[in-house]
Amino acid sequence: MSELTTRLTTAQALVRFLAAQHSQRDGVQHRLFEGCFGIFGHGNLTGVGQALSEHPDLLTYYQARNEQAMVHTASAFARQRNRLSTLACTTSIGPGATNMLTGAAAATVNRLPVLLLPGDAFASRRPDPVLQQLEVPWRGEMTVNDCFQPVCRYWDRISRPEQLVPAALAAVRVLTNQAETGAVMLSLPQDVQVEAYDYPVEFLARRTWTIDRPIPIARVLDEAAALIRGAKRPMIVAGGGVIYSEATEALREVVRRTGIPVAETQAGKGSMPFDQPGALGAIGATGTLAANRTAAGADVVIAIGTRFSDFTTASKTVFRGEGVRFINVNIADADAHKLAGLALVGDARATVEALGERLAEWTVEAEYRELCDRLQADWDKEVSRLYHLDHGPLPAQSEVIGAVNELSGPKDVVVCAAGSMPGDLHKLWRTRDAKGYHVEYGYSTMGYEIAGGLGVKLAAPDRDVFVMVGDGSYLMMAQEIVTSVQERLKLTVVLVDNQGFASIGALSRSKGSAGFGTRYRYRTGGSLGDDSGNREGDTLPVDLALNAEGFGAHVIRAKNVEELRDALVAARDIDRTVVIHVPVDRYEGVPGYESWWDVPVAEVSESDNLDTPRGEHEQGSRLRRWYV
Ligand SMILES: Cc1ncc(C[n+]2csc(CCOP(=O)(O)OP(=O)(O)O)c2C)c(N)n1
Ligand SMILES: [Mg+2]
Repeated sequence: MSELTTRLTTAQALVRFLAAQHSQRDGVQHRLFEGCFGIFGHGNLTGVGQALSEHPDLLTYYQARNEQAMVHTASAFARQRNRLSTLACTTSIGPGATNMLTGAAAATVNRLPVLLLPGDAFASRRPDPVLQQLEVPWRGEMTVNDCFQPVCRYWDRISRPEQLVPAALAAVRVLTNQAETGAVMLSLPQDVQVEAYDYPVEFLARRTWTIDRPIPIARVLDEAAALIRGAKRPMIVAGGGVIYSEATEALREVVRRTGIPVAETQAGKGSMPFDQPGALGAIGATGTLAANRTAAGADVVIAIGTRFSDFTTASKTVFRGEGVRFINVNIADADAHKLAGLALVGDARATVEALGERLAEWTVEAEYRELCDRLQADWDKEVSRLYHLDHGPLPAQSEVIGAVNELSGPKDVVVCAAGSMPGDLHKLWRTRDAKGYHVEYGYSTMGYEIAGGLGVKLAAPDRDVFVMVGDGSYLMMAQEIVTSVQERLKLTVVLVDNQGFASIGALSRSKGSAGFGTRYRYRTGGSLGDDSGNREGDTLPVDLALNAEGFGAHVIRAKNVEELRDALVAARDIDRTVVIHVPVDRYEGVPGYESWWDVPVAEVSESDNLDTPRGEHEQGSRLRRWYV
């Protein structure tokens, strides 16, 4: 008996396959691919482009301005949807494809599913070298798309139409696997995209990928519970996994019952409402005094859904307890085993519930609970102080953050990625909703902000999206404002202008390099000069607000915090993307709170400017621990 087949091009079969994929968790189904972003060229317009245009009902097509941006948009979309849905991205060959590299790395670092569908050089090699093909003299089958192999969790090239069947299934398995997920690439030679094949009908039928909630075996759960019961100063570190697994309610319940306090990583911020007892806020290099003090004295750390990046551990200095032990709840085995922790490999929500049952009737001592409450209250006062500094003539960045926080709604989302704002937001943003805080700090990609905001808005149209972007990030990738206008996806972009790379300037000054290359200035005497705190100096005739206006945004210029507040209120009634331009004092930063970040300093130098930073680095290094 012959199999039932249907004759389609590779690209047509791929589009049909993608439209038929669904994810399912807790009995609720979601379309896995809600659409496809794309920029067309000779490498994809007759293949994937033709297939998308033939069936707009199957997969909504979105146009972008830059391929890197569309990958950020897709990963932000996936993050907002807790990795249950994502978007595909189609590009031409060559530069269109390689433009996605940074986006792919950012997605994989942040463990976010995105499907990349670049065109590729002819599999037949008849016209070699086709326009935009890079010839590799020692390896005929290699193309620029091979650059993606290290940054993808699954990578394949479809050199024959029938290869699509196993490759597409393997790709979707990885995208929906919570431990393995990240960027996935199916590289599509431009000739193969248009070749026809008799595809099995079953391949194109509706398919559901179930995301289960596995828990560790009972012995390990018992061991973890015993360790916690024996602890005097236990604490929880909540990472992105808490939010992706929708474990926030389960976590809050355990915290209410046991009194174990919670600190949050960048991706985990929002796990706790800022004002719930036990919410210590941010931990690590950009941590709060409440969290970092608690971490310093913790004897058992229950880390849930975190990769333990250097910012979280303050470069392995934040946990200072003599015999501190780690219990790591993580869906990924590799993460669960970090810092020599007791590995609880499983879904965050189900594992927290299973641990919670084993901790019934157990609580931390009243004295510890009181200490945490005091630290939390003191920290809240510090946030209020920084929100209302009354700094002038230019406002401080912390006041801008305060204004946006106070004038945004509890369900609204703040988006950021690079510069000095992620650290300040991590410390200062008062989170009220698990999905209200979206800072990409795994790859900290300048340029993610506006493109990412677009993905959030697409994923959650009922929420207002506040994109906080520095002038440097804005200059790197602002063009998706045009896409937001085109798609009528309103963003409120707060463009925080401090005339340069303030974060790196401050870091450079603290490391003895005088802010070299971090300020926008005319070249004088053959040098771009330094930024050692001198407030004078010519500014460049660059007007970023005007630029935003040119992209079609509604622009409001705010000179101070009062005007910013008025602008934020006015922005509510404007139905297209608003850009609020606000200058800030680049030298008025938020301090660090008993934390350290390992940035190495040159061991020898012609100047003695490095002596102090070098000494400070050695001093900081002495606090480092192995945790092995
Ligand atoms: C793509 C990319 N290139 C370089 C960096 C390193 N870097 C981190 S922050 C920063 C400056 C950001 O400037 P801006 O957006 O104005 O923020 P500010 O530091 O002024 O707050 C740079 C260059 C990065 N994170 N991403
Ligand atoms: Mg700046």
